[in-house]
Amino acid sequence: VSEESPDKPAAGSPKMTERDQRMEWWREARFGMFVHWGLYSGLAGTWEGKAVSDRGGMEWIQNNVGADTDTYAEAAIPLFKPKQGFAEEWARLAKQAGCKYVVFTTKHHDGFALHDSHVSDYDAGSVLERDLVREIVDACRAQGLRVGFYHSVIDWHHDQYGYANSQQLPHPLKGKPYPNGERDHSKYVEFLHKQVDELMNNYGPVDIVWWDYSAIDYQGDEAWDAFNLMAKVRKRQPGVIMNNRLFRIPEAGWKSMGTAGFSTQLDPKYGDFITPEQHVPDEGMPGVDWETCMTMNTTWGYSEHDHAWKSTETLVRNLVDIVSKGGNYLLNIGPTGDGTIPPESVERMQAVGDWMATNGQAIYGATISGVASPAWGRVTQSRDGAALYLCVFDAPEDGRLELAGVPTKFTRAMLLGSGEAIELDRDGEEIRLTLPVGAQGTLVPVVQLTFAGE
Ligand code: FHN
Repeated sequence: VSEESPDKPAAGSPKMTERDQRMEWWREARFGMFVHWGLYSGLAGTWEGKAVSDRGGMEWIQNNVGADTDTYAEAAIPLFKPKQGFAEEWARLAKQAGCKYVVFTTKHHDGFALHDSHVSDYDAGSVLERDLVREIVDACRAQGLRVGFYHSVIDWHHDQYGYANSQQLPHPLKGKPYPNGERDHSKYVEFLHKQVDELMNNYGPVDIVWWDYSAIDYQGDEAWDAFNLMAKVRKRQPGVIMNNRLFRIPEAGWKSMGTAGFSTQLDPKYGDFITPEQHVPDEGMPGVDWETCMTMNTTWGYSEHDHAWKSTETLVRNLVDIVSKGGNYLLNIGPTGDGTIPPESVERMQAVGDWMATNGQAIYGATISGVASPAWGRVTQSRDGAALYLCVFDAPEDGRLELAGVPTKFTRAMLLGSGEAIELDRDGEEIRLTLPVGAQGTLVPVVQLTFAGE
């Protein structure tokens, strides 16, 4: 139905075929679980007995309270006590929710690495005598999930890291190289490459490297030797896919996280997909692969003070909305310091999983339909074009739905789940149908449209 699909290589781009191949599973997957977990998780948004905030990213707590690494580490390390089997709990939940992949923080901005690193003593190997990356990778693989490594290129711990941030220097030096020249940032870049090399060499196939993040004044080749870094990763992991957050272009606003300027085309040299943060682009981004990452409350890393949970209905609607615009949804959990997933997140992930068990066809491998969104919901389409999925957010009381622009070949309608056939009333490309009574008022019911005889 739609002429414009991210599955189609852009004309004249020889590399697109390779990218299409490596993106294949991801385009089918559509739903992933994001995990923010590290030293900050044990602090839980509390510093010296006081709530830092009840909103926003508590993985930034070190920065927010202005603590240097020693002070932060002294407070946080005793509270970071991963229980045995935490990773299995994560992987089981991801599977139950219907996620096909898990992306987790191998290192966040505080610089603490979750693997057993030989180039640092600020890592789980040195501090806990555990390799948490291995535990997580093994657990995900055991559930048949694809695995992605979120890796922060920002590092508040490394003594040669050269870019000032709000923790060390006030605006207007924020984001600029340290002015005193005492730091040799090239040493940090060497360290960054070595740690990434460890991660690429020691954990079998890595499906995603999810870089985070560059700003306009520290980015790309200058800040991270980015093209070399990506080339090394690809050499070790030929099938890996990477986001484009090692780069920023001035036209791309902050909110869009690098999306605005890349919205019509993403050159594979910058990465394979774009990652809008905490929002769904209004019109999607036809022609590129994109993934909205989002928190379930307002923080990525665990906070005991943040109770602003999104409803399951909002989460399911977001997933549907995103897929109807051709994107993926990477939904975050922030486990506590011992790796326990907050019960509010468990409950929501399981409820999304229940919905997916009935309606997954409308999500997996589905994409933009070319049928304009009706006021009552969203429409997705199977990639082979053989089915349309009418996902109902708000049905009128009588359950009557109208939809314009539906190609006349679609003549059969059925409710997913019950399999109940639904009568279609058609006037050219306009259809009318009544949602079965049993489906009215349920969480996003889905009507499948197919061709006669199929
Ligand atoms: O600063 C981080 C933030 O803590 C979180 O990890 C998000 C996830 O996309 N990325 C950065 C902000 O864009």
